[in-house]
Order: sequence, then C-alpha cells, then structure tokens
Amino acid sequence: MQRTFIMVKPDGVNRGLIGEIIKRFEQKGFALLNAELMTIDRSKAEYHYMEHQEKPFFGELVDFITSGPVFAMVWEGENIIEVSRLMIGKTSPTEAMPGTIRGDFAFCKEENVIHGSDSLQSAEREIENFFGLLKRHRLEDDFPFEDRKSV
Ligand code: IDP
Repeated sequence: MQRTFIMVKPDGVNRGLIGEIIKRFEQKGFALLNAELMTIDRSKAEYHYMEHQEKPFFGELVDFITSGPVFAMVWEGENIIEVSRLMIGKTSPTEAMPGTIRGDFAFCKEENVIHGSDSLQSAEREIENFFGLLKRHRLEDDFPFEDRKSV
C-alpha cells in the first residue's frame, strides 16, 4: 500500500473542482487519509517545488501556488503514485489525454489544476511539508483503510 500527496492548485479550487477531483479518487477505490484547505507561504511553496528552483519559471510557479488557497490531501492505495499520475495526466494541455483530470479541465501548463507526487521519496517529503509527521498518521490510525472497505 502506498501513500501520495495530491493537491488541488489555486486555479482548481477557484473553479470549484475539489469535489470532482475527490470523486475521481474515491471512485478509483483510493482512501483519503487527510485533507485541508490552506494558503501556503513562500517557504513551503519553495520547498515543495525545490527540484525546479533553477528553472526560469520558478518565481512564477511560487507566485501562483501561493496566490490563493490550495486543497492538500493524502491518499492511499495500491500503486497510487503511478496510477494517480495517469489519472492526473501530462503537465502540458497539448499532451494531457481526454479522460485525465488535466485533459478534461486544464488549458495551460502554468495553471494545470492539480499536483501529484511523482515518486515515493517526493510523496514522503511533500506529505511532511504540508501535514507534518504527526498529523500524517492521524486519520489512518483512527480509521484504517481495511476497515473502511467493509463499511
Ligand atoms: P508535474 O506537475 O506534471 O509533475 P513538473 O514538471 O514537475 O510537472 O512541473 C511542476 C509544475 O510546474 C507543473 O505542474 C506546472 O504547473 C509548472 N510548470 C512546468 N513547466 C512550466 C513552464 O514551462 N512554465 C510555467 N510553469 C511550468
């Protein structure tokens, strides 16, 4: 069982896409472990996007992700990192296939609705950045995934 960090970006929150995105992950059979609507500061955003710090669009990316509330989530499921990346679709709208979240809703690569971790290591780092170590385990401890499936 894997865990990943999924975030509805400010454009997605603004366009009312939180429910649609949660619906798709629930329908796929994944379990929501934690979620919070939050506005992040520049240091959290810079840490989140640290692998892009040398890119020319880094400043713009940090401006955008701190421009309004994001909906940060932790999801769990089998092979969720790879599967969620397929559900999200490619970064650029000219490459994101219809049926994917970006393929259906995004129209530019600067503002593309949703973020999903691309590896186990980034998932761990991103979950800790947004939820911290303690909070990360809170919901799962209260209500394990195995129990939820039989509800
Ligand atoms: P990903 O979100 O599909 O994993 P990454 O390559 O990790 O894509 O890029 C992170 C984010 O940076 C993208 O989701 C997009 O919002 C933004 N981004 C990527 N390329 C550009 C660009 O050329 N200009 C502006 N923003 C970009």
